[in-house]
Amino acid sequence: MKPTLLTIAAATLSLGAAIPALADGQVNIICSVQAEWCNMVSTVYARTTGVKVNMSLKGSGEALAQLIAEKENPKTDVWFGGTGDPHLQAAEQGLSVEYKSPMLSQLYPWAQQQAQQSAFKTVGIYSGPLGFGYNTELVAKKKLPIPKTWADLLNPVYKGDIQVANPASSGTAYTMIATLVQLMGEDKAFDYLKGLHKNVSQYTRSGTGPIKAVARGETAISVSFVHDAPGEKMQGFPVETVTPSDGTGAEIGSMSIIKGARNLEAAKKFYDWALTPATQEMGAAAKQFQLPSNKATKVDVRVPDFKKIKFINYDYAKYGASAERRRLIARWEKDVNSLPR
Ligand code: S7P
Repeated sequence: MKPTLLTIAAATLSLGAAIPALADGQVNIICSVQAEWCNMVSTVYARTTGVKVNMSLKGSGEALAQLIAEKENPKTDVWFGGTGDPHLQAAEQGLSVEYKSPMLSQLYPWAQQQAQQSAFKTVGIYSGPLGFGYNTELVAKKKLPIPKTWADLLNPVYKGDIQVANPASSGTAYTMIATLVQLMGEDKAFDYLKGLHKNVSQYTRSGTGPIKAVARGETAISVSFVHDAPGEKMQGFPVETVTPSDGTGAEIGSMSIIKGARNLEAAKKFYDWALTPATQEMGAAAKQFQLPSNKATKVDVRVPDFKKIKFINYDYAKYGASAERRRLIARWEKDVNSLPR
């Protein structure tokens, strides 16, 4: 049976001990996963607790930019989801506050590590690998080979057929740059990015743009989180993914409580609730297939099998530092994005 908002709400209510007592009040959330998941979280939380949820949707790069802009007068209590690097930058820049949730011990080590290295100013809520998406019909029609390695994307046959997000606005694209730098060394990674630039038709604002474009046949190939593809496939789009056999990075999708939150107690309660297995199962119910961070969360069969993927040893602390992100994005703007295509 397909879970609906009401069955999930009922399941959540039946987990009495795992949810906070019914209470009024409100919580203001920036949500950086896709709309269906954000809406489900918002609706179920409001219905089961009586708390008013004001939610706005923003990709992770844009969410960080908003929090920086609001720093002196924060309007947000919780930032839910989005790639982990900008959450670490928010922590470093004093935009989020320390909170040690009683749920922490239930999380996988990678999620707890995200908390520890930010002095408990953020926490991992899911993880997902970076890879390539492709439109099965378009690659067949254009007789394009399916890319298997990062190097494959430089093949001139893909000219104009690849979409990637813009790292200045997208946490997904920044994860790609950080992955390549760690995989190849910085200078070689930038030579690579210059080569890739020749094949890129468009740098999208948001990280999910390219896989949606692939699904709809607007481009043949994308660099994307592979967990974003099954949801498109479930809508009937001809999309598949592959993770590069030479190694890839993964995001640690995160959650933070904002410094100066006007509804701090409500924010902490939402945060604890968001780390419960019942809440984390809403990701898959909303057709989003990241690996949930609570060890007890049921893992949907469409979640990528991490054991089958070759991962680099991603240095989240180094590449989550503000200065490093600024420097790498500035270098990309100067050395890559300024080049003609
Ligand atoms: O929900 C899909 C997802 O790919 O989007 C999140 C994030 O907002 C992407 O942000 P950018 O637009 O800044 O790249 C990811 O954390 C998540 O897996």
